[in-house]
Amino acid sequence: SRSDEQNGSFHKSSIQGSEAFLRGVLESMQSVYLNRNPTAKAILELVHSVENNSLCYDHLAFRTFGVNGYGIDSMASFFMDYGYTPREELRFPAKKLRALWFSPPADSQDGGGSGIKGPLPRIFISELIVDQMSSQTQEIIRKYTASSGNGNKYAALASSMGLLTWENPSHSEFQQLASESEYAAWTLVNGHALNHVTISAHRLKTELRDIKNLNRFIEESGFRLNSEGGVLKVSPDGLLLQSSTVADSMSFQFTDGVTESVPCSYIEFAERLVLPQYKDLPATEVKEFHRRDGFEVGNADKIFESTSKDQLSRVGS
Ligand code: OOG
Ligand code: NI
Repeated sequence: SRSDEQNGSFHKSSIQGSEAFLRGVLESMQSVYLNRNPTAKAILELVHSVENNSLCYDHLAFRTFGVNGYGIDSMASFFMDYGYTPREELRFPAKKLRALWFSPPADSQDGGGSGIKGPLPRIFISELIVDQMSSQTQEIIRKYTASSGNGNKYAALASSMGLLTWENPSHSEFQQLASESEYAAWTLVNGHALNHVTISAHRLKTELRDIKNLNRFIEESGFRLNSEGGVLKVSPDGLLLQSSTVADSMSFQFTDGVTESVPCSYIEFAERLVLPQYKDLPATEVKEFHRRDGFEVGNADKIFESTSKDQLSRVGS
């Protein structure tokens, strides 16, 4: 019927409209990230210049406090409303963290451009298991999340604006969290800010598509890579290879008059190898779905250290 046709075409254009909005929000999150993180910005410019202005993102990552509705769901709800699908959970008992990753909408456009304007990235969201922290740390986290009103409903908005939904903490509260969980301290001062973007190495066009070459290129250009457990993190199946820079720092005004530098964000690189069952496909026919998907606890555990004091205070390379 005529009204079905109208509904059909309305539906189609609303999908395009919502994807445009999703990409616009991601662009804003990225612009906050680029303004705060000179290393990430410089590396993206460098890789863009070598790669003729074309690169893809493998994933974007966020951190949250898993308490009273402020955990993974607070950020995930936005992505799920815009077509993302929850996939596997990863657990990090020693760090008292869990994470969930999301795949992009299957019917999304390839974007036709570079970075956020390319294929939509996976999303990786983690949360601190606040219940397992000391009572002092829990009290601080509960105080700031509660002070944000309904801030958990606006995680994506806060991320794209570069705002915290809670007030700035005091330096002593930051220190209390840092002594127990550097992740917790990071999240208190960075909130929902993009934690990192990840360049998809295998989708690069030059020899940098081999992550070992990319790592060497980044180091020779004067940037430091996270050395935790070795620069290259390799999954047990040998098919997911990851590396990351050491996070940049920014000056932060604590409410007790102290202004100090705190870790902010980093940039990651990921190479996904072709799955064994597709090993005979000609290179030109290999698509992203023929490659190793998902994440790996052993790799992620070391990538989390990109914002740690140990890595930030390392001297030389
Ligand atoms: C996330 C660390 C893990 C990955 O790709 O496995 C990760 C974080 O630092 O918040 O990014
Ligand atoms: Ni990552």
